[in-house]
Amino acid sequence: MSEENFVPLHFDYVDIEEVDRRSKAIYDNLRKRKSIREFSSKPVPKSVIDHLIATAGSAPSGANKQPWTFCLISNSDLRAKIREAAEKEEYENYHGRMSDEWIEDLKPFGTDWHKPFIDIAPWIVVMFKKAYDIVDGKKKKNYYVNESAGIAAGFLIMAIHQAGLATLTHTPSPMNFLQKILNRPENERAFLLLPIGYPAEDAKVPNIVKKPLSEILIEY
Ligand code: IYR
Repeated sequence: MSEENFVPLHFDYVDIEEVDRRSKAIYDNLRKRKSIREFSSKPVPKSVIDHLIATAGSAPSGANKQPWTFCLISNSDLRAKIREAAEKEEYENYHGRMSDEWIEDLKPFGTDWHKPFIDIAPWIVVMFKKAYDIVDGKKKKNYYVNESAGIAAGFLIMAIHQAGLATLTHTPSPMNFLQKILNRPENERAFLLLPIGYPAEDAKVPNIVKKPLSEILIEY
């Protein structure tokens, strides 16, 4: 790459004591994040969603290909269609397609095939990953598509929490009905469905714990 492709970095330098304080504050905040399955229908302005999706779109990606599309749904007919199709697949999952071990592993979460949040949360985002791009009718390669989409989803989940809202990473399976209902092109594969909004006032969450640092960190 030639020199003229580079620009000076604008880096907000903070001293290390402040870095330490901030890193602790980030942890204290993010550890309170919970996946929410019971949403309030309380409205959330579109400007908020724009900021959140733009944040997700700022994520790093393989060769900066940004292999993602975020479909935003509030229309109640479309939600009803999505809910019906998602519940149809999930019904099959919970009635034979998932292994006994899987069903057992999900017991602590109390999940089943009902997905009312699709109708209730003020916004539904369906994130698609782009297996490849189509530029002037020609296929163009994308790289590390799953990693890139996963990182962008992580940015989105963090942004939603930091902003003061809640979400759920819902993965109805198989997800190809979303490509059809939302009329997305062949190169786009549904990756995640995320309801965004406030939790219901009486929302309950499973009493689960994260592994301690001693179990997830290995120092060399
Ligand atoms: N997709 C199903 C099942 C499910 C699977 C896993 I792994 C979870 O962590 C939670 C649910 C559902 O949404 O119910």
